[in-house]
Amino acid sequence: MNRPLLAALTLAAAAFSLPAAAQFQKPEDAVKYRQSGMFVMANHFGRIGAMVQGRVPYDAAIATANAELVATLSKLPFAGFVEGTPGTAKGTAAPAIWTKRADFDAGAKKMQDEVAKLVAASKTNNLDNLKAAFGEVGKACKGCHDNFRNQ
Ligand code: ASC
Repeated sequence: MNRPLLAALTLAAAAFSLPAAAQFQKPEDAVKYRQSGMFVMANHFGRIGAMVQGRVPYDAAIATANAELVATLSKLPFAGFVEGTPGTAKGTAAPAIWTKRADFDAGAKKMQDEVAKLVAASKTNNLDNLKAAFGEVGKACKGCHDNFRNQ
């Protein structure tokens, strides 16, 4: 194997085996990453919310497209909660995330599970089903925000 290729492969292997923190150049990048992930996820969840609340007409295909995006996006933010990056300002990540990590991870999983149900509900072509599932996802979001976001 030629040297540059070997060097590149060695670097790539190291990158994948390093802890999550090392995937960000600096702590602020991890914060930006998770906040960006949450922001984009909330936008697509909000598009379903607009239908649920009757602010835009119900369209099952659009609901499903957005629910599927939320399902994908729901997996993203958590890579950004690396050790040593709590915030202090209102709305930022609370230190409890790192002192009660198992609870935090369970909350993340609960949200992802409810989002999977939202995708299924969106495919029933029934607005009441969508409303019910949307409410459960909202509760899961709120549960973590109440416990793990600085108030
Ligand atoms: C949203 C959003 C959240 C959750 C939460 C539910 O649309 O951006 O953070 O729902 O407000 O209580």
